[in-house]
This record gives sequence, C-alpha cells and structure tokens, in this order.
Amino acid sequence: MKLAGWGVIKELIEMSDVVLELVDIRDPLVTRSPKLESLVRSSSKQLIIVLNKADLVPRSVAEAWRKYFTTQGMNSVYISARERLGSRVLRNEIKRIAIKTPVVVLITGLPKVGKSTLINTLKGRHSASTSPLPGSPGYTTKAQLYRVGGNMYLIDTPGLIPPEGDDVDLVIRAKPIDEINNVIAVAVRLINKVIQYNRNAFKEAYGIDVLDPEAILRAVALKRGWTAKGSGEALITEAAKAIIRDYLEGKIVYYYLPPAPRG
Ligand SMILES: Nc1nc2c(ncn2[C@@H]2O[C@H](COP(=O)(O)OP(=O)(O)OP(=O)(O)O)[C@@H](O)[C@H]2O)c(=O)[nH]1
Ligand SMILES: [Mg+2]
Repeated sequence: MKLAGWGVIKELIEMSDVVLELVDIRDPLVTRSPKLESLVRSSSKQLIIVLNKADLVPRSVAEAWRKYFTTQGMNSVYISARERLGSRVLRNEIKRIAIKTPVVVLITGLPKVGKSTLINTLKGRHSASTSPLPGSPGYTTKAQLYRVGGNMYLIDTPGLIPPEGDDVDLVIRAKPIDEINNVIAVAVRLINKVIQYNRNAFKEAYGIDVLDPEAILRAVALKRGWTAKGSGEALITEAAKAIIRDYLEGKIVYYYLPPAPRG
C-alpha cells in the first residue's frame, strides 16, 4: 500500500468533472475528508458523497445519512459496491449534476473504503479501457479512462486520500496491518469504539459473548487455534491483526445516526 499523497489527487481532480468521495457508512463523519472537499470546491468540480457499505446498516440509517448530507447542501447517495446495490442511483446522480457530456468521473476515498470494488462494479463486464479522452485536460497524464456508460468515463486511478487524524479508524487505515505500532493497543481502541455503538458486534462477528477487549482478543485467538507452543497461551497479537483486518473487510458491524440538524 503506497499512499500517493495530495499532489496526485489534485492532478486527478483537474482531469475530472465529478468527484466521488467514498466514505464508510459505519462512520461517515470520520471517513470523510474536509480537505478533499475543499480542494474539489476550489477547483469548481462537483462532488458526490458516496456512502458505501450500505449493506452493513439498516436502510433507515442509510437514508438518514443521505438526508444529513443533502440538508448540508451536498450531493449524496448510499450504495453497496460489493453487493452491486445503488449503482443505478449513483449513475443517475452523476448525470443529474454533470454540467458537460461526456462526464469524467473520479473515485476518491481513504484506504479500504471500497474504491477498487466500486470501479469494478461500474466497469461491469463489458467496459473496455480507452485511451485518454481526446481534448480532455488529462490527455497528458498516464491515467486511463474506462467508458462506463453512454456518456460517462471513469478514471482508472482512484484518488487515495491519506488518513490524517487520531480516530482509531484512521490509525488502522494509515499503514499495512503488519506495520501498525502497538497493534494490541490499537485493536483494543478499535474494540472499544465498536462496542460503544454495538454491544453485540463481536457476538455477531465471532460468537464471542464478552465485552472486555482483552478477553475478546484472547477468545478470538483461542477460537482460531492461535496459541503458543508449550505454554498454550493465546497469541493475542495475531488476534489483534485479525480483528483489524475483519473490520476493514466489513465483517464487524456498527453504525450511529447523524447528528440532529442545528437551529
Ligand atoms: N460489506 C461491504 N464491504 C465492502 C463493500 N465495498 C468494499 N467492501 C470491502 O472493503 C474492503 C476494501 O475494499 P477495496 O475495494 O479494496 O477498497 P479500496 O478503497 O480500493 O482500498 P485500497 O485500495 O486499499 O485503498 C474489501 O474487503 C471489500 O470486500 C461494500 O459495499 N460492502
Ligand atoms: Mg483499491
């Protein structure tokens, strides 16, 4: 995993007409990027907040988040890239706000929000890679465009947003799991965050019916047979990594409702 940084994102934004900001619907407020949003605004391109992984939450919650963002004057849709749900709504929203045709679409988002999955969903089986659109500003860059519909092109390179912030969700997205420092402490933070919103999350994911983070780590290790030879002690470092991986892959579920509108 190489984090390309903001320079590349800026170039990609310049090539595009509509920018999709993918966020994880389990925690949209933490996985959105105010910095990306202000870059898009100042480049006068259009932005859609795409709430991905909507298969993990009740529809009413997905609706509440969509409303929350639209009330704030932002375009927003919810989808499940993995389950291929909502892509028609997304395409229609892109067409609705596009100020030119053909429209060039860029997918951006933090690591593991589902960018590659969405690119594949939109490409479908039939789309072919095309050379850069003649006359488009991206003509000189290396990025390829995929034709994903009559008048719609998708840039093949996602804009990878570097995670910046202290929330544990951002900490685990910032590095490959094997390079995370104090991985047990990080997993404990993650477990506590998840439990705060869903006391049953680890019961649902692993059938483990305890709430103490270290007990959860031990139980996951024992369940998977990860014990030290000789002592038989649970290898909780391995369990910590597994929980982080499972969280990023969407196997651990929680959600919360958007804040009430002010005023
Ligand atoms: N439940 C659920 N999981 C999803 C969805 N979309 C993607 N995922 C999972 O999320 C994980 C990350 O998806 P990717 O498409 O690789 O995400 P990415 O943004 O391309 O990640 P990087 O390339 O590492 O930045 C994978 O395990 C996917 O299966 C979705 O709609 N629902
Ligand atoms: Mg990817």
